[in-house]
Amino acid sequence: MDRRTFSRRLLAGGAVAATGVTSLSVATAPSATSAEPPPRTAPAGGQVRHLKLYAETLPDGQLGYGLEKGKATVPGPLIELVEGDTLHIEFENASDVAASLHVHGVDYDIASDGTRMTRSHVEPGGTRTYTWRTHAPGKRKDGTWQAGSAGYWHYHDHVVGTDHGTGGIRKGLYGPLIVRRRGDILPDKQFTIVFNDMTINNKPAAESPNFEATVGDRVEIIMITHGEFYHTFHIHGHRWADNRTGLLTGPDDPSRVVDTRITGPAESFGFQIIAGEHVGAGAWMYHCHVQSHSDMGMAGLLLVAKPDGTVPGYEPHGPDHPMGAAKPKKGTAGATGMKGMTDHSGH
Ligand SMILES: [Cu+2]
Repeated sequence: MDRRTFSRRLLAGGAVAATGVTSLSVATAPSATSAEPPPRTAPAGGQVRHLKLYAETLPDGQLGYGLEKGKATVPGPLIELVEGDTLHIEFENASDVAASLHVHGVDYDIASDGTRMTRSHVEPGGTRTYTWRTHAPGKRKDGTWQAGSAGYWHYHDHVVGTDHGTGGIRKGLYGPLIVRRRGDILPDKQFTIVFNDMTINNKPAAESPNFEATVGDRVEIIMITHGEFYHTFHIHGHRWADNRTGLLTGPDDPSRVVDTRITGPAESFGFQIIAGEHVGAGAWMYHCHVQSHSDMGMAGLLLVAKPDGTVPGYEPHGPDHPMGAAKPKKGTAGATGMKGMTDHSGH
Protein backbone atom coordinates (compact mmCIF):
# COMPACT_ATOMS: atom_id res chain seq x y z
CA MET A 1 0.00 0.00 0.00
CA ASP A 2 1.53 3.27 -0.96
CA ARG A 3 1.62 6.31 1.29
CA ARG A 4 -1.03 8.18 -0.64
CA THR A 5 -3.49 5.32 -0.43
CA PHE A 6 -2.82 4.86 3.24
CA SER A 7 -3.31 8.48 4.16
CA ARG A 8 -6.56 8.62 2.25
CA ARG A 9 -7.79 5.57 4.13
CA LEU A 10 -6.73 7.14 7.39
CA LEU A 11 -8.81 10.21 6.61
CA ALA A 12 -11.82 8.28 5.44
CA GLY A 13 -11.98 5.31 7.69
CA GLY A 14 -10.70 6.27 11.09
CA ALA A 15 -10.33 2.66 12.22
CA VAL A 16 -7.05 1.85 10.60
CA ALA A 17 -5.08 -1.16 11.69
CA ALA A 18 -1.63 0.39 11.83
CA THR A 19 0.65 -2.49 11.03
CA GLY A 20 3.98 -2.28 9.33
CA VAL A 21 6.62 0.37 9.19
CA THR A 22 4.95 2.53 6.57
CA SER A 23 1.71 2.68 8.50
CA LEU A 24 3.40 3.57 11.73
CA SER A 25 5.46 6.29 10.18
CA VAL A 26 2.36 7.86 8.68
CA ALA A 27 0.27 7.39 11.81
CA THR A 28 2.86 9.15 13.97
CA ALA A 29 3.12 12.07 11.57
CA PRO A 30 -0.24 13.89 11.61
CA SER A 31 0.94 16.30 8.97
CA ALA A 32 0.96 13.42 6.49
CA THR A 33 -2.83 13.32 6.47
CA SER A 34 -3.28 17.02 5.86
CA ALA A 35 -0.71 16.86 3.08
CA GLU A 36 -2.72 14.30 1.15
CA PRO A 37 -2.35 15.01 -2.55
CA PRO A 38 -5.47 15.84 -4.53
CA PRO A 39 -6.93 13.06 -6.69
CA ARG A 40 -5.63 12.56 -10.21
CA THR A 41 -7.59 14.35 -12.89
CA ALA A 42 -8.32 13.79 -16.57
CA PRO A 43 -5.76 15.25 -18.97
CA ALA A 44 -6.59 17.41 -21.97
CA GLY A 45 -8.28 15.58 -24.85
CA GLY A 46 -7.46 15.75 -28.53
CA GLN A 47 -5.89 12.32 -28.97
CA VAL A 48 -6.68 9.99 -31.84
CA ARG A 49 -7.07 6.49 -30.42
CA HIS A 50 -7.47 3.06 -31.96
CA LEU A 51 -9.17 0.05 -30.47
CA LYS A 52 -9.88 -3.46 -31.69
CA LEU A 53 -13.19 -4.85 -30.49
CA TYR A 54 -14.70 -8.29 -31.06
CA ALA A 55 -18.21 -9.60 -30.76
CA GLU A 56 -18.41 -13.29 -30.05
CA THR A 57 -20.60 -16.06 -28.73
CA LEU A 58 -19.81 -17.00 -25.14
CA PRO A 59 -19.67 -20.63 -23.97
CA ASP A 60 -23.08 -20.31 -22.30
CA GLY A 61 -24.72 -19.07 -25.50
CA GLN A 62 -24.75 -15.40 -24.54
CA LEU A 63 -22.99 -12.80 -26.67
CA GLY A 64 -20.27 -10.42 -25.56
CA TYR A 65 -17.86 -7.74 -26.68
CA GLY A 66 -14.17 -8.10 -25.91
CA LEU A 67 -10.79 -6.53 -26.61
CA GLU A 68 -9.27 -9.90 -27.48
CA LYS A 69 -10.66 -12.98 -29.16
CA GLY A 70 -11.88 -15.49 -26.60
CA LYS A 71 -12.05 -12.87 -23.85
CA ALA A 72 -15.44 -11.29 -24.37
CA THR A 73 -17.30 -10.23 -21.24
CA VAL A 74 -20.76 -9.10 -20.22
CA PRO A 75 -20.77 -6.14 -19.91
CA GLY A 76 -18.21 -5.38 -22.60
CA PRO A 77 -14.99 -3.51 -21.86
CA LEU A 78 -15.11 -0.07 -20.31
CA ILE A 79 -14.04 2.47 -22.91
CA GLU A 80 -12.81 5.86 -21.68
CA LEU A 81 -12.21 9.04 -23.63
CA VAL A 82 -11.60 12.70 -22.85
CA GLU A 83 -13.52 15.45 -24.65
CA GLY A 84 -11.70 16.19 -27.88
CA ASP A 85 -10.58 12.58 -28.42
CA THR A 86 -11.45 10.58 -31.51
CA LEU A 87 -11.69 6.80 -31.32
CA HIS A 88 -11.47 4.44 -34.30
CA ILE A 89 -12.81 1.03 -33.38
CA GLU A 90 -11.98 -1.85 -35.67
CA PHE A 91 -14.90 -4.11 -34.93
CA GLU A 92 -14.66 -7.79 -35.87
CA ASN A 93 -17.78 -9.88 -35.69
CA ALA A 94 -16.56 -13.30 -34.56
CA SER A 95 -20.09 -14.46 -33.70
CA ASP A 96 -22.30 -16.45 -36.05
CA VAL A 97 -24.98 -13.78 -36.48
CA ALA A 98 -24.87 -10.29 -37.98
CA ALA A 99 -24.03 -7.76 -35.23
CA SER A 100 -23.06 -4.13 -34.82
CA LEU A 101 -21.76 -1.41 -32.55
CA HIS A 102 -24.07 1.48 -31.78
CA VAL A 103 -23.06 4.19 -29.33
CA HIS A 104 -24.85 6.75 -27.20
CA GLY A 105 -23.74 10.28 -26.35
CA VAL A 106 -20.82 10.93 -28.69
CA ASP A 107 -20.52 12.26 -32.25
CA TYR A 108 -20.41 9.96 -35.26
CA ASP A 109 -21.19 10.02 -38.96
CA ILE A 110 -24.22 8.05 -40.11
CA ALA A 111 -21.80 5.39 -41.44
CA SER A 112 -20.94 4.61 -37.81
CA ASP A 113 -24.58 4.32 -36.72
CA GLY A 114 -24.39 0.54 -36.36
CA THR A 115 -27.84 -0.17 -37.77
CA ARG A 116 -29.06 -2.44 -40.53
CA MET A 117 -31.05 0.43 -42.01
CA THR A 118 -27.83 2.30 -42.73
CA ARG A 119 -25.98 -0.91 -43.67
CA SER A 120 -23.48 -0.14 -40.94
CA HIS A 121 -23.72 -3.58 -39.35
CA VAL A 122 -21.24 -6.45 -39.76
CA GLU A 123 -21.94 -9.93 -41.07
CA PRO A 124 -20.38 -12.93 -39.29
CA GLY A 125 -16.64 -12.97 -39.93
CA GLY A 126 -16.67 -9.39 -41.17
CA THR A 127 -14.90 -6.27 -39.94
CA ARG A 128 -15.87 -2.61 -39.93
CA THR A 129 -14.32 0.49 -38.45
CA TYR A 130 -16.61 2.69 -36.39
CA THR A 131 -15.42 6.19 -35.54
CA TRP A 132 -16.57 8.04 -32.44
CA ARG A 133 -15.70 11.71 -31.98
CA THR A 134 -16.09 13.91 -28.94
CA HIS A 135 -16.03 17.65 -28.31
CA ALA A 136 -15.68 20.08 -25.43
CA PRO A 137 -18.52 22.44 -24.54
CA GLY A 138 -18.48 25.91 -26.00
CA LYS A 139 -20.32 28.74 -27.67
CA ARG A 140 -21.94 28.37 -31.06
CA LYS A 141 -21.52 31.19 -33.56
CA ASP A 142 -24.98 32.45 -32.64
CA GLY A 143 -23.88 32.84 -29.04
CA THR A 144 -25.89 29.92 -27.62
CA TRP A 145 -24.18 27.29 -25.53
CA GLN A 146 -23.56 23.77 -26.69
CA ALA A 147 -22.95 20.83 -24.42
CA GLY A 148 -19.73 18.88 -24.50
CA SER A 149 -19.59 15.11 -24.93
CA ALA A 150 -18.65 14.31 -21.35
CA GLY A 151 -20.88 11.84 -19.57
CA TYR A 152 -21.50 8.26 -18.58
CA TRP A 153 -22.62 6.64 -21.82
CA HIS A 154 -22.81 3.18 -23.31
CA TYR A 155 -22.67 1.15 -26.50
CA HIS A 156 -24.67 -1.86 -27.69
CA ASP A 157 -25.62 -4.02 -30.65
CA HIS A 158 -28.49 -2.74 -32.81
CA VAL A 159 -28.96 -5.73 -35.13
CA VAL A 160 -29.19 -9.13 -33.40
CA GLY A 161 -32.71 -10.52 -33.08
CA THR A 162 -34.50 -7.47 -34.44
CA ASP A 163 -33.51 -4.25 -36.20
CA HIS A 164 -33.32 -2.70 -32.74
CA GLY A 165 -30.83 -5.22 -31.42
CA THR A 166 -33.33 -6.53 -28.90
CA GLY A 167 -31.83 -10.02 -29.05
CA GLY A 168 -28.24 -8.77 -28.90
CA ILE A 169 -28.85 -6.60 -25.85
CA ARG A 170 -30.76 -9.40 -24.15
CA LYS A 171 -27.83 -11.77 -24.67
CA GLY A 172 -25.17 -9.35 -23.44
CA LEU A 173 -23.93 -7.20 -26.32
CA TYR A 174 -23.56 -3.97 -24.39
CA GLY A 175 -20.88 -2.06 -22.53
CA PRO A 176 -19.97 1.18 -20.78
CA LEU A 177 -18.38 4.34 -22.18
CA ILE A 178 -17.10 7.26 -20.13
CA VAL A 179 -16.23 10.58 -21.69
CA ARG A 180 -14.45 12.85 -19.25
CA ARG A 181 -13.91 16.56 -19.25
CA ARG A 182 -10.40 17.84 -18.76
CA GLY A 183 -9.90 18.13 -15.00
CA ASP A 184 -12.52 15.53 -14.03
CA ILE A 185 -11.48 13.55 -11.00
CA LEU A 186 -10.27 10.04 -11.80
CA PRO A 187 -11.27 7.07 -9.63
CA ASP A 188 -9.22 4.29 -8.01
CA LYS A 189 -11.68 1.53 -8.94
CA GLN A 190 -14.46 1.21 -11.48
CA PHE A 191 -17.44 -1.11 -11.53
CA THR A 192 -20.11 -1.43 -14.18
CA ILE A 193 -23.59 -2.45 -13.09
CA VAL A 194 -26.17 -3.16 -15.78
CA PHE A 195 -29.79 -3.86 -14.92
CA ASN A 196 -30.84 -5.88 -17.96
CA ASP A 197 -34.38 -7.18 -17.71
CA MET A 198 -34.38 -8.88 -14.30
CA THR A 199 -30.65 -9.57 -14.21
CA ILE A 200 -27.55 -7.71 -13.13
CA ASN A 201 -24.89 -7.99 -15.85
CA ASN A 202 -26.84 -10.93 -17.33
CA LYS A 203 -26.02 -13.11 -14.31
CA PRO A 204 -28.59 -15.45 -12.77
CA ALA A 205 -30.08 -14.12 -9.52
CA ALA A 206 -27.88 -16.29 -7.28
CA GLU A 207 -24.75 -15.10 -9.07
CA SER A 208 -25.34 -11.37 -9.30
CA PRO A 209 -21.95 -9.69 -9.07
CA ASN A 210 -20.19 -8.49 -5.94
CA PHE A 211 -17.53 -5.80 -6.11
CA GLU A 212 -14.52 -5.33 -3.84
CA ALA A 213 -12.97 -2.14 -2.50
CA THR A 214 -11.08 -0.94 0.55
CA VAL A 215 -12.21 1.83 2.89
CA GLY A 216 -11.10 5.13 1.37
CA ASP A 217 -10.95 3.95 -2.22
CA ARG A 218 -12.47 6.36 -4.68
CA VAL A 219 -14.95 4.01 -6.37
CA GLU A 220 -16.69 4.86 -9.62
CA ILE A 221 -19.93 3.12 -10.51
CA ILE A 222 -21.15 3.12 -14.08
CA MET A 223 -24.84 2.20 -14.06
CA ILE A 224 -26.72 1.23 -17.22
CA THR A 225 -30.23 -0.12 -17.71
CA HIS A 226 -31.42 -2.30 -20.59
CA GLY A 227 -34.42 -4.44 -21.41
CA GLU A 228 -38.09 -4.15 -20.65
CA PHE A 229 -38.35 -2.70 -17.17
CA TYR A 230 -37.82 0.41 -15.11
CA HIS A 231 -35.70 0.00 -12.01
CA THR A 232 -34.60 2.01 -8.98
CA PHE A 233 -30.87 1.76 -8.42
CA HIS A 234 -29.89 1.99 -4.75
CA ILE A 235 -26.70 1.48 -2.77
CA HIS A 236 -26.51 1.20 1.01
CA GLY A 237 -24.52 3.64 3.10
CA HIS A 238 -23.34 5.87 0.26
CA ARG A 239 -24.76 8.84 -1.62
CA TRP A 240 -23.93 10.75 -4.75
CA ALA A 241 -24.86 13.97 -6.56
CA ASP A 242 -27.45 13.61 -9.31
CA ASN A 243 -25.44 15.46 -11.96
CA ARG A 244 -22.95 14.75 -14.74
CA THR A 245 -20.12 13.44 -12.58
CA GLY A 246 -22.00 12.37 -9.47
CA LEU A 247 -19.76 14.74 -7.49
CA LEU A 248 -20.49 18.14 -6.00
CA THR A 249 -18.28 20.92 -7.33
CA GLY A 250 -18.40 22.87 -4.05
CA PRO A 251 -20.57 23.98 -1.13
CA ASP A 252 -22.93 25.93 -3.40
CA ASP A 253 -23.47 23.21 -6.00
CA PRO A 254 -27.28 22.89 -6.05
CA SER A 255 -27.28 19.29 -7.33
CA ARG A 256 -29.57 17.01 -5.39
CA VAL A 257 -27.74 14.42 -3.32
CA VAL A 258 -29.38 11.00 -3.61
CA ASP A 259 -28.97 7.36 -2.74
CA THR A 260 -31.54 6.06 -5.25
CA ARG A 261 -32.21 6.78 -8.87
CA ILE A 262 -35.02 5.62 -11.11
CA THR A 263 -33.58 4.36 -14.35
CA GLY A 264 -35.22 3.11 -17.53
CA PRO A 265 -34.09 1.15 -20.58
CA ALA A 266 -30.96 2.59 -22.28
CA GLU A 267 -30.39 5.18 -19.56
CA SER A 268 -26.94 5.46 -18.07
CA PHE A 269 -25.37 7.44 -15.29
CA GLY A 270 -22.33 7.27 -13.09
CA PHE A 271 -20.87 8.62 -9.92
CA GLN A 272 -17.97 8.32 -7.52
CA ILE A 273 -18.10 7.47 -3.84
CA ILE A 274 -15.41 7.14 -1.21
CA ALA A 275 -15.89 3.56 -0.08
CA GLY A 276 -17.02 3.43 3.54
CA GLU A 277 -16.84 7.19 4.06
CA HIS A 278 -18.57 8.05 7.37
CA VAL A 279 -19.87 4.48 7.56
CA GLY A 280 -16.83 2.22 7.54
CA ALA A 281 -16.12 -1.19 6.11
CA GLY A 282 -18.87 -3.73 5.51
CA ALA A 283 -20.86 -5.71 3.00
CA TRP A 284 -22.89 -2.85 1.57
CA MET A 285 -25.78 -3.98 -0.58
CA TYR A 286 -26.63 -2.45 -3.90
CA HIS A 287 -29.91 -3.43 -5.49
CA CYS A 288 -32.97 -2.54 -7.47
CA HIS A 289 -35.43 -1.02 -5.00
CA VAL A 290 -38.53 -2.18 -6.85
CA GLN A 291 -39.35 -4.71 -4.14
CA SER A 292 -40.36 -7.61 -6.35
CA HIS A 293 -37.22 -7.08 -8.41
CA SER A 294 -34.91 -7.21 -5.40
CA ASP A 295 -36.84 -10.24 -4.12
CA MET A 296 -36.16 -11.92 -7.45
CA GLY A 297 -32.44 -11.41 -7.05
CA MET A 298 -31.56 -7.97 -8.39
CA ALA A 299 -29.10 -7.40 -5.56
CA GLY A 300 -25.37 -7.63 -5.01
CA LEU A 301 -22.71 -6.40 -2.62
CA LEU A 302 -20.08 -3.72 -2.53
CA LEU A 303 -17.63 -5.45 -0.21
CA VAL A 304 -15.72 -2.64 1.49
CA ALA A 305 -12.77 -4.13 3.34
CA LYS A 306 -10.77 -2.69 6.17
CA PRO A 307 -7.12 -2.03 5.30
CA ASP A 308 -6.28 -5.49 6.71
CA GLY A 309 -8.51 -6.99 4.01
CA THR A 310 -11.36 -8.15 6.22
CA VAL A 311 -15.00 -7.21 5.69
CA PRO A 312 -16.71 -7.01 9.10
CA GLY A 313 -19.74 -9.26 9.42
CA TYR A 314 -19.39 -10.73 5.97
CA GLU A 315 -19.15 -14.46 5.46
CA PRO A 316 -19.56 -16.24 2.17
CA HIS A 317 -22.89 -17.95 2.52
CA GLY A 318 -24.94 -20.94 1.48
CA PRO A 319 -27.93 -21.30 -0.82
CA ASP A 320 -30.44 -20.69 2.00
CA HIS A 321 -29.03 -17.21 2.68
CA PRO A 322 -31.24 -14.24 1.68
CA MET A 323 -28.51 -13.10 -0.73
CA GLY A 324 -28.45 -16.49 -2.43
CA ALA A 325 -25.60 -18.92 -2.76
CA ALA A 326 -21.99 -17.83 -2.34
CA LYS A 327 -21.05 -15.69 -5.26
CA PRO A 328 -17.89 -15.37 -7.27
CA LYS A 329 -15.53 -13.09 -5.42
CA LYS A 330 -15.10 -10.53 -8.14
CA GLY A 331 -17.79 -8.99 -10.30
CA THR A 332 -17.44 -8.41 -13.98
CA ALA A 333 -16.06 -4.94 -13.95
CA GLY A 334 -14.96 -5.01 -17.56
CA ALA A 335 -11.43 -4.24 -18.57
CA THR A 336 -10.34 -0.66 -18.71
CA GLY A 337 -10.63 0.59 -22.23
CA MET A 338 -7.28 2.34 -22.16
CA LYS A 339 -5.69 -1.08 -22.22
CA GLY A 340 -5.53 -2.30 -25.77
CA MET A 341 -6.07 1.21 -26.98
CA THR A 342 -3.24 2.68 -28.95
CA ASP A 343 -2.55 6.33 -29.14
CA HIS A 344 -1.30 7.66 -32.44
CA SER A 345 -1.45 11.40 -32.09
CA GLY A 346 0.89 12.00 -29.18
CA HIS A 347 3.96 10.44 -30.80
CU1 LIG B 1 -35.94 -3.33 -10.87
